[in-house]
Amino acid sequence: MDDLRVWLKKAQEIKQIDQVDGADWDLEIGTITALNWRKKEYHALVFDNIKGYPAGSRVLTSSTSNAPLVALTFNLPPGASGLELIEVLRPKLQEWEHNSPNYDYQYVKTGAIMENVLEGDRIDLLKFPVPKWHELDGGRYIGTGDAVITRDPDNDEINLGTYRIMVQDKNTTALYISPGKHGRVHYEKYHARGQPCPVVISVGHHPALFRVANMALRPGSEYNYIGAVFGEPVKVIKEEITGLPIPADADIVIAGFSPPGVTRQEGPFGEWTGYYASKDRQAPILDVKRIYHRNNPILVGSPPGRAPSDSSYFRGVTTSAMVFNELSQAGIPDVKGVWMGEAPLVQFIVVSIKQRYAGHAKQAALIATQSRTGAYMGRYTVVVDDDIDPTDLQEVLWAICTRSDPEKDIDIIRRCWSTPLDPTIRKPTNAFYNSRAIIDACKPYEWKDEFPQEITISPELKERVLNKFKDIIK
Ligand SMILES: Cc1cc2nc3c(=O)[nH]c(=O)nc-3n(C[C@H](O)[C@H](O)[C@H](O)COP(=O)(O)O)c2cc1C
Ligand SMILES: [Mn+2]
Repeated sequence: MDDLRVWLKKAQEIKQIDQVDGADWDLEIGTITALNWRKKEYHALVFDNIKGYPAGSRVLTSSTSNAPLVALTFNLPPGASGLELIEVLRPKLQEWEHNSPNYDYQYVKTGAIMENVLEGDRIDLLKFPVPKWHELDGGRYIGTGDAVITRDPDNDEINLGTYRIMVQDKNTTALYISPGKHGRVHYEKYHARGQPCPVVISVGHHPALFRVANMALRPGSEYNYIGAVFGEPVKVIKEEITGLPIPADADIVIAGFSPPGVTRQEGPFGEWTGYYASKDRQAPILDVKRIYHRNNPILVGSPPGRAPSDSSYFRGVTTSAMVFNELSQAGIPDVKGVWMGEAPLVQFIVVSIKQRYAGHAKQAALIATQSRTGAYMGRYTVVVDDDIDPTDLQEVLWAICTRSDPEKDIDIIRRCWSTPLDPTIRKPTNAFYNSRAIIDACKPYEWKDEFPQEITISPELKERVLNKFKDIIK
């Protein structure tokens, strides 16, 4: 597997990196990053010569935010995007999961991450140009494009999860992890025994490392999964203080302990829904005992925000492929496409099918809605016929408005899995439920062949007219 430096060189070769000099960590890096995604074509950004920091101390954002960057990061053939990229990803995701058990991480004696080892008074998390990303954030977040590495004290499984990490002072961070996530289960087990939980956090690395850390995989399978992606085990070093395996050629790693019963204020933080919905709260901390970093360290940032955002493209294509695979595994025939649109960020699942039997559309909708991948804070699931392109919202809305009748074709599923980050849930509460609307926007199966003929332009007519009126219709 390449390290981040080699990844950067390859991204430069395919012209997918732009360098920005002279930005301030205080809101400018975050703002430039957010505006970047609103351009027609955008690349990953490397910030250098950051205000108040030495040249070479860099921040990378948008590392997997378009199709060429996703292909580079996951070693996929270049050129595919949208539904085609989903078709490339579907068998790959299955292959990687299937091959994972063959790729246990491998210990090595040393690696580039050991170039600088800071202890005691030399520990300072703000030695790195940690951005304040959004205007109303409660502080500077060193962990956004990160991998938080923990061990399950019951079975020694090692988990990697991407969880937001706020700097509290030079050797303390908050550790906010949502209920049920694997890293949280781990620290809760240590804390229940009155013990500190060992934690290491990689905040600079090849982008595949943190992207796998934010995929919903089987507990403790992330290192293996990365090994399967690259066909070789991940090389790790046993971190001295915690005993946890750290990536040998990462750029920046923080190591320490989360003591039981100690909390600090965490948040607010601009979230992936486009809101500061979970506000601030008391969260466990990490007492940092060591920092490791390479010379000229690169911090990887992935600030959440209103989509399109750093994570929305990657999440859109991977979760679409995963839901498609789950529909296949459940035996739903003739699914033509699944698109969990990037813009609303996976809260709007569109499934297109070739209808085979009465009830086929409802079956596909219900399974997609409650699939492992699609279930978390979902909102709307729409099923369309196979003549509708699920990635084209205009077409999908046309199908909803012309082929469905609300009274007959919309079902509500109540008390489903939601989260403190859901903006529609009024806090404080522990009722983190929301409902789902299922919209059957297919032609009614029983009379689909009598359904009014849609207006189309035949290919022959289109070609003839285009040829004749070249100057008018370009
Ligand atoms: C940029 C980014 C930030 C995230 N921040 C958090 C977070 O602060 N807390 C959380 O529970 N999940 C967060 N997630 C989602 C988790 O990474 C995701 O649910 C992952 O599957 C968790 O790993 P686990 O399944 O091993 O628990 C974030 C995802 C991304 C892409
Ligand atoms: Mn996990």
